Amino acid sequence: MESCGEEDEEAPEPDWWLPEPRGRFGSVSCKPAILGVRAVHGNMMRSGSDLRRVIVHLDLDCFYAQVETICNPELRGKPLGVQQKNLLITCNYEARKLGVKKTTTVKEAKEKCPELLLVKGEDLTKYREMSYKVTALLEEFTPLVERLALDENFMDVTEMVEKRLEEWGKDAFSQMPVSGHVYGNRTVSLHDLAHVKLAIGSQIAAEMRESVRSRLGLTGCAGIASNKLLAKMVSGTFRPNQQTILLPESRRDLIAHLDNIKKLPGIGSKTAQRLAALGLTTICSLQMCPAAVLEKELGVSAARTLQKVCRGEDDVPVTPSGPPQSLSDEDSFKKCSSEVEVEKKVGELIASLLVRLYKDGRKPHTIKLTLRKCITNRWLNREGRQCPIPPHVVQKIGTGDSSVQNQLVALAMKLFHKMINVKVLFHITLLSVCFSNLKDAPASAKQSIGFYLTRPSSSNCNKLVHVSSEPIY
Ligand code: DCP
Ligand code: MG
Ligand code: MG
Repeated sequence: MESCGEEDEEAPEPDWWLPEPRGRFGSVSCKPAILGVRAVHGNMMRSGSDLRRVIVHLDLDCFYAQVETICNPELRGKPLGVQQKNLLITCNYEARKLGVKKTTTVKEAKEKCPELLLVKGEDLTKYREMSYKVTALLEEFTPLVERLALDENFMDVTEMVEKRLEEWGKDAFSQMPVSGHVYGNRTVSLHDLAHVKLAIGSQIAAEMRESVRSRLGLTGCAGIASNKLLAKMVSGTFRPNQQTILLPESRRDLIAHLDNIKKLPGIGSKTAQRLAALGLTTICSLQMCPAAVLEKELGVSAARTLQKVCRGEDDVPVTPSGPPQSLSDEDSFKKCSSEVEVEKKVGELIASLLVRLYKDGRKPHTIKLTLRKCITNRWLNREGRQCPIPPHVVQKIGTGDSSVQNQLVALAMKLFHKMINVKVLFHITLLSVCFSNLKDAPASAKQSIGFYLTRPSSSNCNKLVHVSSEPIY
């Protein structure tokens, strides 16, 4: 087991880092045997409210590249990159060993590794489908699964852990080897309930990863910690195909070792600039910064959130994602400056979305068109307009009536004209169509034979087991 964090024994921890006083096990239902152990070992008082939960974050390895390899096994073992336009959005670990980095240009990647094989990754259909299969599989373990990205899910396994603790009773403490790594190579104490729970969580995470590997052929990395923030942050510590638990006493270490404050969730370029103006450029400086200074610069609410993040605190629950709220697709390009071209691109986006809507089974009641203008070589922010879809058009979606495509394109073009005056020269670099306000089709529509006949089956390498959805990025 490698060590990845410095031991933090030397420096006394600032007050805010001290665990809250704890006199209870939170809502853990403990058998008398376990309570007995607690009574003997005073340091088992750790498991207060913020350490009560056990959260697993799973991030699949080089996701698009793995999906491509499943579709075409000949690619296995060879350096492989997935490209969108001239950007390499990911590459497999064989390519990474040869120095290729994800999110570089294809040109740079080819220079680094001339033997790199490339596949196009603009069509997200098969990645989405696989993504939903993974989520569905994880939901077999617990209903508390939250999708964070196409290749990432959070699972709250607290109840599963507590159930195992109850079932195993006192034996849980002796049968609890950690599966995978411990961040900072720290020792897991079997006398600390928080440690034991994370150890059980690590076994559940290993079972989940094994299930995803054996049933779907995908490997991934897991992080196990007491909240979503920490589970996500720790999950990539050892990769690929490994997992790591974060003990409560390593929280500060984990955060302090981020090399850039922009890696803290919620800190984008603008916030980073404002913090830099205050001389706050490192995580440590941010951790030590008095609350009043941050509050003056960012406002009370943002400052408090940031301080919590710096301390590794996060009480946001894992919220099951359920079906997606909207379906969208977009295309970006160097230049589009004719109405005909816009109409063609919008038509392509709508056609692909209609296929997804057929598979989803629900009907959208709102359409939104978003675009990005480019003026004197500068990209402006995205701008969008939306409108309701008239009921007679909604009705036709999913029935196989081909006129619906043109009607939706006409609606989208109306929105386009609200944003662009086509009588003067224009230059746009992105178009996106989003269908939202999705509602179940009336039962009568579902019963019609046409409804089923027009729902296409998956054309990709694996049979669909779940509806497809939009990317969450
Ligand atoms: N992706 C994308 N555009 C980006 C970054 C990623 O389209 N700028 C896609 C391709 C990735 C997928 O999202 O396969 C998941 O992103 P990750 O950041 O998790 O990267 P990978 O899963 O590819 O690699 P890793 O093993 O580092 O997680
Ligand atoms: Mg990811
Ligand atoms: Mg990934």
